[in-house]
Amino acid sequence: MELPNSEKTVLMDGKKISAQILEECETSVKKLADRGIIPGLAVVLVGENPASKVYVRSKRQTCEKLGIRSFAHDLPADTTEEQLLELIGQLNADPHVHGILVQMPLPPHISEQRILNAISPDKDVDGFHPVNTGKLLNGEDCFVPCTPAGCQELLIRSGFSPRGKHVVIVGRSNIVGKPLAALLVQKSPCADATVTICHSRTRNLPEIARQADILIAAIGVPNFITPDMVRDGAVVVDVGINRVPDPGHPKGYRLVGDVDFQAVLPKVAAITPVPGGVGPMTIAMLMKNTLRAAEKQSHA
Ligand code: L34
Repeated sequence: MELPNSEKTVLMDGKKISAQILEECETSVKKLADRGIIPGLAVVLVGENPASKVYVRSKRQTCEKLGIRSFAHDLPADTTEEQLLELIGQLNADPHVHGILVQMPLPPHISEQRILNAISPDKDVDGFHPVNTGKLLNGEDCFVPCTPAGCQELLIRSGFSPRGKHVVIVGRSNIVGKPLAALLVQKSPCADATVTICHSRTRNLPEIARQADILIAAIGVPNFITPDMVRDGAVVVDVGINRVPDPGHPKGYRLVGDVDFQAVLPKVAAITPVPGGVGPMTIAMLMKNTLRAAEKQSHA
């Protein structure tokens, strides 16, 4: 990783900040243990998507490190929707399982929304169930999707509060763009932003992106954000994690974000690296959500 050339450019270090959050989680795990509660997270993987396998492994390992019980369910790619629904029903009913995560994307023959709708909202640590997305929009207490929550936490803990700022989000997915907009527009000291969402059909995208105090890229296109889309002194959060073929690399690919990091770097006040930015924050927020689920279910 090349360091920013201006001494004042801040590299928002998701690895370091997520490690702090995981330490805080360890304290919560101990408190739960004193009450005889072992938090449990079921992570369901369907099929063989190589990127999903990496993320799922990392989630399970982080659970083990913290003392969260991890329930692994690896299902073949030809699993039917009915079989997956059956498993979710079992997990919903299992008192040892406080959180349920079904890794996306699912094979095309399975309806993602039908699966997400079947997860008990109380165990929906991904925050994708309509009850939780609806509550998020209303500003009610709920499970917030992990990647958006991770972006917010990374900004706040790096000293770049979104309050009163113009945040431009490039990308409108249900996993990142839409919930992130709902989160940052909320009336809250940690949010209170003015939010614009851009996407593939946006006219004059560079012009709008240039108006951002905080620019968040979540479109899944490598190096999409170029210097002409970035205002001098902007804060840039790169949510993209793209594998690009690289024969010179031991794995045969390397990871790049949605932002042309090297080109944009001279213009920005702060930026996240890929890897080591938003990715690790996503996992830390998942752990936080799992602990909250365990706490809430043990008060019932
Ligand atoms: N249900 N599906 C569900 N929940 C989620 O929150 C996710 N997501 C996204 C894909 N599908 C999901 C994730 O977990 C993306 N995502 C995720 C999680 C972790 C990392 C990246 C994406 C991560 O750890 N990234 C590392 C590099 C990992 C690597 O070597 O490939 C990083 O430093 O960015």
